[in-house]
Amino acid sequence: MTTIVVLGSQWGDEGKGKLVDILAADADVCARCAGGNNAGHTIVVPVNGVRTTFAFHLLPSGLVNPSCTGLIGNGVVVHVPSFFAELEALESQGLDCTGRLFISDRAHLVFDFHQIVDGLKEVELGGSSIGTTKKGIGPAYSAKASRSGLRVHHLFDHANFADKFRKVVENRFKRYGHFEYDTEAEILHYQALAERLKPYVIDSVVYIHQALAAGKRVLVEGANAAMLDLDFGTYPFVTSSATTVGGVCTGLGLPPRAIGRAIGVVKAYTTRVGGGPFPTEQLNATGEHLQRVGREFGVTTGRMRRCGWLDLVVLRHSCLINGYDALNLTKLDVLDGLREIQVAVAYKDKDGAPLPGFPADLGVLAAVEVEYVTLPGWETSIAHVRRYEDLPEKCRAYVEFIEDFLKVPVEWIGVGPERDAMLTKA
Ligand code: 2SA
Ligand code: GDP
Ligand code: MG
Repeated sequence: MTTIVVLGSQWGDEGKGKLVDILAADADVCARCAGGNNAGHTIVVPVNGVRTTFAFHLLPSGLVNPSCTGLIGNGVVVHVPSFFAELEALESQGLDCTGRLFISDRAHLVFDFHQIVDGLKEVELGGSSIGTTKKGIGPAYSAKASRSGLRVHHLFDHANFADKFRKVVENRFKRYGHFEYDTEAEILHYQALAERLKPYVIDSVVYIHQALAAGKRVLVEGANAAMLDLDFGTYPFVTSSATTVGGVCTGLGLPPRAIGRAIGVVKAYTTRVGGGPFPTEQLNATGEHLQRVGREFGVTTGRMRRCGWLDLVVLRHSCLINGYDALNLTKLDVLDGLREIQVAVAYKDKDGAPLPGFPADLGVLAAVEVEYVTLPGWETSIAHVRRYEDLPEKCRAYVEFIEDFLKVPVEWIGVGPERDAMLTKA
């Protein structure tokens, strides 16, 4: 089976974009199945010999490979002005996407009023706000679930679109008060945007199945990550889509048997951006060290990411849900300067009993005692290593500890942001 799926295994920003870019060298189609332009996927590659950084949000990262076609699936939510802004930014960096970028006619639309509402909802939550990216993701998926959403195909029946649009905005005014928003100007704007968008819009179910039938290789790029999944993450401190493997099927119209391999991207430590529980967070010099050395800033919002030790309880939960065939351990180089490295291996409840899994109840989670194993650091730079056997012994011991615990092989190891800073482990 030709479909490979790349998924975030923690709270996002594991380095999915980099692996997708590498695997796209052998892919014909790179598809996004969930999320929107809340995602931020960074790719660092040479363009005409110059080190170039591409930041992808809504568009699939596989587009850096010129023979790869990008597909935005039905499970994605699309803010059309941001789609064009991102496309223009990429094209200005020399990436020509002409004729190789498509959007599902079933994808739901995100409008500016969703983004306004996203901000208003956060204000309402006050001290318990989610820390969203304010890209309108939650309000757009809420509209989808409550069956009042507008989809890409609606753009091409303007009278009907305008009618539905007025109703949904009116409804938001009723709920949130009359915020500043020019409904009629927006309707006109979308009439023009519809014309621009038309060449990109397809029936993506037909497209992807024809591609598979023709033996094309499909690569699915997950967005966000398992612990931000609407069902399996730290609810309600999650995003509003299915970011785990089920979202690949529903977000692209693929049957489970079409999925050949699922690859989990695992950062060698843990980060989280936004609010919500984070059991191994280090609010100390270690956390600051990881943040600084790992350059942990949000790609979309520029927010500082919270940092902590690797959490194998989180990863076991993530492995169960996604059934990873292999892992890509990333940012191992960020641990270079540490004398000792801690890894969470179990959570105990308030009575000292080990928990069987990652708890659903945030009250239970808040009370857990995290059990750590301490491993020795390798205290030398691995940034230039390109063969597994050339990594320091203590570094290999760290990798193998993770593999033994999770019973999933680590196939790739990231030792720097650049495309070539990746080694494969047999
Ligand atoms: P939202 O905007 O409704 O999806 O936010 C809900 C939660 O999901 C988190 N979230 C993310 N976490 C990590 N990375 C994300 N993408 C950007 C990046 C983030 C940025 O790659 O750096 O730039 O801040 C992302 N998108 C959503 C979010 O923090 C909330 O906790
Ligand atoms: P994504 O959302 O999972 O695609 O990840 P992001 O792009 O949001 O964040 C990952 C960051 O780490 C980016 O700045 C990458 O360039 C960088 N990165 C990826 N892999 C590595 C690695 O192995 N080592 C280092 N030092 N940086 C990496
Ligand atoms: Mg990211």
